[in-house]
Amino acid sequence: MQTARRIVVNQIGYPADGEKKAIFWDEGEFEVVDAETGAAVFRGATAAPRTDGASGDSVAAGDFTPLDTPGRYYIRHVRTGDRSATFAIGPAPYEDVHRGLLKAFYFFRCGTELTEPYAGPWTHKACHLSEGIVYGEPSRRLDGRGGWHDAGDYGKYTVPAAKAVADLLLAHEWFPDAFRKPLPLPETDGRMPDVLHECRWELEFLLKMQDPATGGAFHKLTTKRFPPLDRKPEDDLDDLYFLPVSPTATGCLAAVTAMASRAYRPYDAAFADRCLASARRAWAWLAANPDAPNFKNPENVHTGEYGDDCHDDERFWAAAELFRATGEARYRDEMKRLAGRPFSKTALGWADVGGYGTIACLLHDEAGIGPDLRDTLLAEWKSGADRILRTADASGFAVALETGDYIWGSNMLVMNNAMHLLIAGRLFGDPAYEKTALDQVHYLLGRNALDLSFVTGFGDRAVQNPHYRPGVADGVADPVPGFVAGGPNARLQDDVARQSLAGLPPARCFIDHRDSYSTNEVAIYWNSPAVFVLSRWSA
Ligand code: G3I
Ligand code: 9MR
Ligand code: ZN
Repeated sequence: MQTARRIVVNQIGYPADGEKKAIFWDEGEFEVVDAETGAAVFRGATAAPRTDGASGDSVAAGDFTPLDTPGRYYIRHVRTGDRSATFAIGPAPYEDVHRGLLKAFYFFRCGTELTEPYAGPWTHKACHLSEGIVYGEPSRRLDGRGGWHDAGDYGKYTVPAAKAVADLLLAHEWFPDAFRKPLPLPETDGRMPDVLHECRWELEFLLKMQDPATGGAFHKLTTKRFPPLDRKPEDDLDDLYFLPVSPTATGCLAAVTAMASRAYRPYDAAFADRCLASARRAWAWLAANPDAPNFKNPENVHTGEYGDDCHDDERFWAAAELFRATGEARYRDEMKRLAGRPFSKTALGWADVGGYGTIACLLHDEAGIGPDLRDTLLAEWKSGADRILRTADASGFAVALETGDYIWGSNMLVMNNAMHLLIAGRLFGDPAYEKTALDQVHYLLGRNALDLSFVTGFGDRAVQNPHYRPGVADGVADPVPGFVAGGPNARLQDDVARQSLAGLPPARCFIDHRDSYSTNEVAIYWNSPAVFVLSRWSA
């Protein structure tokens, strides 16, 4: 991979009608050059340099917004001769990367063979077909086939899966025109958009995570230990365990199946009914278990924990989605009661899901939730959006990360913040929200301190070695395209990060190494907010 450049751009490109800026390490005049003809078609000068806190670098922005002629270009610094990546300007420059981000979910599939017509060289046989053992009940085995692997491991975890499906269902609800073209996917019959077809693959699995005995949701289905990094999915044959039901998993299951009952109603009423029945049953478990203990890994289980000490937000999300799906007062009343609890009403994380409850509330007609709660939630969403704007304005790369936000999965925070801004843009109309959301896309696709596109296969200098078992095992030189890498993590939480990144500023605490799972893994719920965000510029 070539060395990092001193002019960084969105390596894919810029919407013709949007703001266009590059970031320079050297101030002065620059030209935008038509890559086909070599002619300089725009000339400008960088703004005053400023110190970027998260990288420690002095950088300057160069604005070439007036250039809106579709084409392919690169930027050249007049004094130094430095060049940027070549990028596009056009009406919908992100259509390919949007499709790649969505197709990534096909590559995460478990329990089915990935075949060459759909997977190209990144094929594997069907995997994880054995029944799972209910942890603590060795004679009870259940079918847990299907769904998506969580990330670079083969575990399947209810809580993060719910975020991933919710983001995709929201993307389809907010930007349906972005999903008109087929991906393509196997078994599709054209009755529904491929995004819903792919989500159904996961939802059919999530319905299996509901304990038939209690209605609660198992927290995860994994082996007891992570398998070696080079193990093929089909060779991962250790016993699978359904780990105990948890309140966070059950809240997430209730919420996302209630969402699904609305999303699929126009396409498959029987499936929509199944989802709603599951949501109601999961809710009944929540109501009967108000003080259920939070999940902790048992001593002999060493896969991902997804620990979370608060389940009020999951209950709030579930109540809001069930109220939106049914209009029934019992869900509305619980939603209003829980809204008074002290958890974030705007967070879109895997642990903090209150923002999804708020979205459900705000999309419900006002009569449903009442003016007081609606006004409160609108005010919280707007103050959150304004805080994100301030954070991005303070960054030399216009990224909505404070220095302390460079944590495990920081790219999820970037995309979650962009998602928050796009929703704010539609709620409040201020164009600044959408402009800054687009700046987060520019960060993800290369306009960052590392001159790196964090989406595999997209950009001329993109992540090449993600922490992802099928990709290590398959021996294919290039990674599956369309995966979002976790991103810079200043906590140095794996051996490679500790050895290679010590002393670096937060924005540079990333290493494109397959063993760096705390900076360079891939995950369904890092791709899902990116699908939502890129959908805005893919319709
Ligand atoms: O949010 C706090 C922040 O407030 C605090 O300042 C900071 C201090 O270190 O910690 C932050 O919490 C971090 C948390 O992620 C944020 O979500 C923790 O440090 C960090 O350890 C935690 O990492 C999680 C990681 O598993 C280890 O538990 C990641 O979020 C989570 O995405 C990741 O998930 C793994 C699964 O377990 C297994 N499958 C792969 C998947 C992705 O790596
Ligand atoms: O591959 C695992 C990755 O999915 C997890 O996010 C990470 C942290 O839980 O752990 C990875 O597995 C590593 C294990 O934690 C330590 N031994 C090496 C494993 C492969 O990198
Ligand atoms: Zn599998």
